[in-house]
Parts: sequence; C-alpha cells; structure tokens
Amino acid sequence: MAEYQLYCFAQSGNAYRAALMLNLVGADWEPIYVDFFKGGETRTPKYRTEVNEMGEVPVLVHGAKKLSQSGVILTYLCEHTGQFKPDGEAARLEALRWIIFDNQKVNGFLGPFRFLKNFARPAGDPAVLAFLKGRIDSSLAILDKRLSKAPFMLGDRPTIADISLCAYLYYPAEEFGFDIAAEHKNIAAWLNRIKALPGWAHPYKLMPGYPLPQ
Ligand SMILES: N[C@@H](CCC(=O)N[C@@H](CS)C(=O)NCC(=O)O)C(=O)O
Repeated sequence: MAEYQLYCFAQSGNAYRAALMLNLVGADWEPIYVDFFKGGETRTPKYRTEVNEMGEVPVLVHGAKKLSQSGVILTYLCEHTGQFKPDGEAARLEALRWIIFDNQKVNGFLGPFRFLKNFARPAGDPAVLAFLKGRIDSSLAILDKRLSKAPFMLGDRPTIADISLCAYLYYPAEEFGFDIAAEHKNIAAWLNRIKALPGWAHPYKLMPGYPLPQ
C-alpha cells in the first residue's frame, strides 16, 4: 500500500489541489476513486460515516490520520515535507488568506459554475450562471492583478497558496464556456510556471474517472 491515499475523482478541482501537491512533493500516493457522478457516493451514509462527515472529496489518509478540506491537506503536507511551505508567520498567514479567498471566491465559484454548465442535467438556470460568472470575473481580475507583481502568489517561489489556486484552472476552456488563460495574461504566465514544475500533471491524468462513461 502507498504511504498516502487520496479519495478523489478526475473532475474535482478541489481534489486536484491535494493530488497536485502529492505529485509535486514526490509522495508515494495512490488515488481511491469516489463515484460522485453516477453513484452519488459522497451523499451516502456510508461515505459520511466512514470517510468524511462533510460529504466531500478530497480526503487524505496518512496512516491513522484522515484529513479533509484541501487547505488543511495542503497545510499538513507542506509541514510534513517542508516543500511549498510559506516561510515564517507573516507568509503562513498570507498563504492562508489567499487559500480562504480561493475556496470562497475563486475556485469556490468556478467549481459550481462548471458543474452547472457542464455536468448538471438539466443544466443550471441561466440566471444562476450569470450571477456566478459575475463573481468569477471579479475574483479572477483580483488574482490576475496580484500575479502582475511577482511570479508566484507570495513572491519568487511557489507555495501552497499557488497550489490551492490551481484547482479548476487547468480544465479545458470548453467546460466553462470561457477561456481563463486567454483572458488573463498574468494568470496564464503563472499557470505555465506551475506547469513547468517537476511532477506537474493535468487533473485528468492524475486522478481516476476520466472520461465519464456516456
Ligand atoms: N472547500 C472544500 C471543497 C470540497 C468540495 O466541494 N468537493 C466537492 C467535489 S469538487 C464534493 O465533494 N462535493 C460533494 C457533494 O456536493 O456531494 C475543499 O477545498 O476541500
């Protein structure tokens, strides 16, 4: 058995944060496939009792430890490996500030938008999609401006704040109906810098369940 197990599925950008971190730090890890789409596994009493009471992926298992919330998993992994770790208290708090902003307003809106547009049947209500798109545009502009100042979120080297913010940003533009990289040049350059790190892999390569059965 690998040292780490990650409950995940390929279409989950929230889980991608944890999978990408595991790969970038060179961890010995294996995915445990969660059948979110067909089986509704995260909503089953079994999953909520045995895996995560919050009914979500990602969940990281490390020995006797079982962790959920990607921000917690990223914090745990950077503390355990010393990699992508913000340096000192000010940087640690700054990383946490961006991870919370990301979870709420960047990928926190992108995930539901993509789900409603691309996977939900019937597709989401246009008024809901329009509301989310407005929030997404505003948050991506904030991120793009931040990334005009330095190569990575906290400066010259990548930290867990960068890895968190990647969540949905490498998925195909067709799944959103707009092209994030084409519309935001600083985000595009930053995504390329992260892509160049040893161990980077696309979410559809890193996690099981792609493509979805018809
Ligand atoms: N803030 C959480 C978000 C996790 C999350 O929403 N995961 C989705 C998959 S992308 C999920 O498991 N949803 C299950 C459900 O809604 O039933 C994190 O970053 O870990």
